[in-house]
Amino acid sequence: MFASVRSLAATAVALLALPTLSAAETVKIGAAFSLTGNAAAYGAQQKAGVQAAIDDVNKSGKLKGITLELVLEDDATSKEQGIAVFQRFINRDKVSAIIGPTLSTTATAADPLAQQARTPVVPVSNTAPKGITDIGDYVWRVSLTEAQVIPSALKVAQAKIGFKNAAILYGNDDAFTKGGFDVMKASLEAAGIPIVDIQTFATKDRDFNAQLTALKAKNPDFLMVSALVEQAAAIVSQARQLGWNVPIMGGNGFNSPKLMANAGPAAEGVMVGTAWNKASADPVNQAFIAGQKARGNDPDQFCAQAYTGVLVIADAIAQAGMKGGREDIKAGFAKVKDLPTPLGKFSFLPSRDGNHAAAVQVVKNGKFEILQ
Ligand code: 1QQ
Repeated sequence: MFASVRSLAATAVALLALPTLSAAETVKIGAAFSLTGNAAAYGAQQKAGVQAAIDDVNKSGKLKGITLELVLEDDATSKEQGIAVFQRFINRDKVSAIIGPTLSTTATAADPLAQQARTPVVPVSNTAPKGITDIGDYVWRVSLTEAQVIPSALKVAQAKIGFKNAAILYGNDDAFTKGGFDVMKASLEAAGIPIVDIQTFATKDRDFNAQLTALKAKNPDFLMVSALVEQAAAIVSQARQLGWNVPIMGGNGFNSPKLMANAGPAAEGVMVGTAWNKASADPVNQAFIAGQKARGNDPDQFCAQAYTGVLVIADAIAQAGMKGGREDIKAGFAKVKDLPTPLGKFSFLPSRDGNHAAAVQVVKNGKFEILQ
């Protein structure tokens, strides 16, 4: 009896001493996306993107013996749920890195937990210029900020339309819609375009007639809108119902086909700066699109960014010498350079924000079409 317990113990010690138990070869990646709530249109595309990327990386053999395992959770478009999901990822699932959450507002509440627990976070859709990578050195953002997209998008629109003045409508209770507004205002001012009026709304609002009527009375040549897509579609529809045909440019919230699904023909001609050039003939982009089509999904920018988030983490593991621990991945991010992705060649700036080419798209016949 005594002897057999001892030999069992000896076997257990020998097993523990094995250099590569199969469990050690699985690297868990947590993904927190808005699968329900106000931002669910983005979350569905992000889910499709990470699932495909995990499969593609695992099939490619790029990580040699390492297999990526996805742990997907719903942040429910809420700060509280975002915090709860991050806690589970960090303490229960012991993930090596976290992708998400969907909204900047949720990230401002959840990312500090990951920073505290020294767990890398990869935002793939947070575009508020301030308050995301500032959280700390474990936050490595793949998504371009509004400050990286809007100034050049405005120039493209200006060259096309030649407006002399502008107005802005924005949500004043969300980190992204507020941050986007700051960039719109600064970009118009830098371009010397007078702002004739600014109106605000809250995320829960569904009726924008009062703000639109006030803006229309000032007769601006151009309207910039910083809103999440559910509100964006309602704003565009209600503006056209008022008989107001002002050219509209949205911020990142407009980059979902949900805009056209909800607003229908009212969305025609709406412009938006985007981090994903869907028309790029780059083979990595074409393979990404073909992969999504094969899975029955018509991908949008959010899908392409989420897919890229996984590629960036995989490259960080490779750059760290095929090591997938939290510190390994963080160290690996600093070495990611000109990585081929559906967004183009990807690198990080010293601020740990993503760096790659941006584009501008316009709604034409119910679909986004790349301008330029
Ligand atoms: C943010 C955004 C949203 C529009 C997309 C998810 O950019 O919250 O930062």
